[in-house]
Amino acid sequence: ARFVNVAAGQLGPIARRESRTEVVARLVALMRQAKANGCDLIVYPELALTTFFPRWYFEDQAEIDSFFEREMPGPETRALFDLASELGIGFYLGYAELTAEAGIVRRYNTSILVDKSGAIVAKYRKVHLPGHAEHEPWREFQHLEKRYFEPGSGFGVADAFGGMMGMAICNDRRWSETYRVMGLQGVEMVMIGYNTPVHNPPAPEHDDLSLFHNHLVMQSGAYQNGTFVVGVAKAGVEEGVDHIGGSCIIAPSGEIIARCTTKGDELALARCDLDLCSSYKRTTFNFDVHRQPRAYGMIVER
Ligand code: ING
Repeated sequence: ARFVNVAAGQLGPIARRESRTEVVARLVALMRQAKANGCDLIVYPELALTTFFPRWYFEDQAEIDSFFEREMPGPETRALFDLASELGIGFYLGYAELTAEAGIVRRYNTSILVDKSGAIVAKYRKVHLPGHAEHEPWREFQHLEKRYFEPGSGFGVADAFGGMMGMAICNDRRWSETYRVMGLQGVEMVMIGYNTPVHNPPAPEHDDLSLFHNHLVMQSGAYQNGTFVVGVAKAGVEEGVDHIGGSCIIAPSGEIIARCTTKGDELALARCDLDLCSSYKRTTFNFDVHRQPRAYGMIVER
């Protein structure tokens, strides 16, 4: 058995005016609870340091950039890294990343995986940016990720916590390719933070199914790739917009083995035996034996 004791560290709403320091205090409280419950790892939501700012249209780039981190760890987030190494617990953290590559400023919707020593062992930049790029006043609220972020380049897998660990962010979880690209790299646990409004302006008829769709896509991704999946919400009514909760830990069987039941700051816990993945990877989803890539070409054509 290769146990990883995992905490889904769900967050309730983060107010626009809530400082990084106040938010980090909430993350610290959850990390301490996770450690007290014997966890090796805690998974936080997408954009876990600020309110979900893509819900608003901004003209002023300085205002937009106030939601981004220029360094990680930075002055306010170092406390989280220091606590991780002090307690011996790792974490996944979603945040807005502002960086310069070859002198060009880039902005990503990013997550990192930090190990028990407090070292960043993997970084991921969201590939599937949902919503729209221009102001659409008809909407009750905006979803301007295509305006504020650039897409990342792909999905990787890191050897950490005794297994093969992968990351995705929010909308990524709705696309089967997300899990399969990591599945082909032998992933055993996929960590996914999300901010998902109950109401989807382009398709309000889906609203009643938002929690069902949330679990549907993560459970199928887990089963079809023989991997654990940990999905963690920023939940509740945040600046007037209601977001689903439904944070959960899913086994390679596709079964939900732990879940949150509130829409606030809450832990869901599970002891995950990564060796359970092989029951699916060696049989039903033995890719080398059963997949037929020559039949799949259309998936990667433009
Ligand atoms: N949020 C939502 C998500 O994919 C969305 C956007 C909601 C798309 C409902 C389609 C349907 O969960 C983020 N941040 O991607």
